[in-house]
Order: sequence, then structure tokens, then C-alpha cells
Amino acid sequence: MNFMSDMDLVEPTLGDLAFRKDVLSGLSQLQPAIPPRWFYDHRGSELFEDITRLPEYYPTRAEREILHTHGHDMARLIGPGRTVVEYGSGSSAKTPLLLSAVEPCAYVPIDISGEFLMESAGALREQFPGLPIHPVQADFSSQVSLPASMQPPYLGFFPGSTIGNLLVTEAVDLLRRMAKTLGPDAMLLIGIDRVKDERILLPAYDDAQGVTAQFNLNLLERINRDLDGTIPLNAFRHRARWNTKQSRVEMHLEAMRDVSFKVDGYAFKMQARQTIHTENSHKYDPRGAAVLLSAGGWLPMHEWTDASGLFSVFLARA
Ligand code: AVJ
Repeated sequence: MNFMSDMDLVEPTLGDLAFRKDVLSGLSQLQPAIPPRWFYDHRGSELFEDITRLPEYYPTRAEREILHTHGHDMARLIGPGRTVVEYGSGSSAKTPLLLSAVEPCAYVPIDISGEFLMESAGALREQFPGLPIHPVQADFSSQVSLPASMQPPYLGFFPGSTIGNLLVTEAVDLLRRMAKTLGPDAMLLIGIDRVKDERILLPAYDDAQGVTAQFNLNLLERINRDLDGTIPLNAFRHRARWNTKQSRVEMHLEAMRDVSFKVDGYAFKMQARQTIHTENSHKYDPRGAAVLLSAGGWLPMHEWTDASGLFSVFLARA
């Protein structure tokens, strides 16, 4: 059944226009590429939650272990009474660990997915009654303004190695924007995934159950649904590769045959084995991470790691 609702008459939102622009320009490049932030529609956010529970996907477990084991140590260095500003909070699964350790005076989760933001804010309000929570729906690829009622000093929280999605130059820009938003007395607690053996890295992005493949392919479903696309999903397969020179895991969607399709009325052609590059996940060794933070305007104070040394959490000050 297909009813015409008021929604059909509404103008496309800024988000829709940005998606259209990123997809049409991305598919027109010599190496087709679509930025990874478009993975996270409702289905994509659910699939990412599933990824975090996979045996091969170590980052979430390792970071939780770090926050759990060293929470008190972190709280001692951070001190009580800061307003915690979480970037890309998603389902905020790690947030309770932080909030119960640092005694914040308020919590500001920032995410592009309004739906997930409201859901998780609701859950946290129950768990932390009395803590003011002010969700902000925003894309932190541009400058974010904090709600006027929020008071410094701030603690930026950027877990999950989300920073790894960005090229080094973009990561430096984002860190500088954070420093500007959070002010001179701010601190930043940031999760950064480490360089390690390919035999651990690759399965984390190409799991046996094929959940990461579904997550990657869901982007094509989203294009077909939201941008009037005709991409044959069965012509593409998920690929993960380790790019040593650029120290990153790349995800691609590889055409298994010559394929033509339309998106929003525009025709595209790809040859067999050509790929759409959908994600970079940069990995840093401890010195690389410290240099990145410094270039972004943050002075590293402390690094914690899990027992297996897979993942790092850094505390830095502005
Ligand atoms: C959410 C960006 C940290 O790069 O590890 C997981 C996303 N992609 N599996 C990552 C992701 C494929 C994840 N980040």
C-alpha cells in the first residue's frame, strides 16, 4: 500500500541534498568514492551495533575494557564538574562508563542521526537522573555550536576511533574545530585504534558472518531507496584491504561484472573489478597519534591501552 502523505510534499532536507551531492560527485570520480558518514541510516546504525558485537571486531571491546579498567585514573586527571561533549555519540554504549567515572555537571551528545540521539538520551536520563542532558543533532564535519545554557570547563569525548575515518588533514581540522568549540580550559578523551598485524585488522573489517559486508552493501540500498537508484546489489561485493603506506583499512564495493545504473536520473558505468571506495579506517601507532593530537591543537597528557595493546585512549588538554 502506498499512500501519499504530507511528507511526500515536503522539500528535501539539507541532509538529503548533501547525500545526493556526495553520491553524484563521488560516483563521477576516477576512483569512485562515497564518504562513510552515509552508512548510518536506521538500518546502517543497527548493522554497526551488530558489528560492535562480532568476535572479530576488537575495537569496541578493547575500548570498553580501557574505560572500565582505567576510569578512576581518568577521573583523577580530568576532575569533577566538567560538561561532557560527546562527538558522534550514536547509541552511546560507552557513555555510562565515562559518566559514572567523571562526575560531570552536564552531558551534550552530538550525532547526525536524530533518532538514535533521542533514543539514547532517553536511556541515559533514566540511568543518570539529575544529570542535565542536551542532545544536539549536527554533523561535526562543520563547526558545532553548543547549547547556550552549557558551561565550561568542557571534556570532549570522541570514542570508537571515529577519527580514523578522516584523512590526516581532515582529522587535524576536526581536532582544531573541537579545540575552538571547547575553549582554552578543555580536555579531550579520544579513542584511537592502533596499527597491528593484518591478520587481526582485516578480519575485523571482513567478518566470517558477513555483517560488515551487509553494512557496506546497505549503502547501495540506501542510494536506491533515497536517490531513486537502480544499482543491482548482486553485482557488487564487499572488500576490505590494508593500505600499508597510508596506514589504513579501506572498504570498497567491487563490481563483479561490467555494470550500468542510474542515480537520480544520471547514468553511471563501472567495469568489472572497479570499486566504489566507501571507507578509510586509519590506524595510528602511539607516536603518530601524539603527533596528530599536537597538530590538532591538543597536548597529550596520558595514553591508556587494553591488556592486548590493540587500542588506545588518549587524554589531552587544549
Ligand atoms: C565507527 C568509524 C570507528 O572504522 O572501525 C566498522 C566503522 N566500518 N566496520 C571503524 C566500521 C566497518 C568504524 N568506526
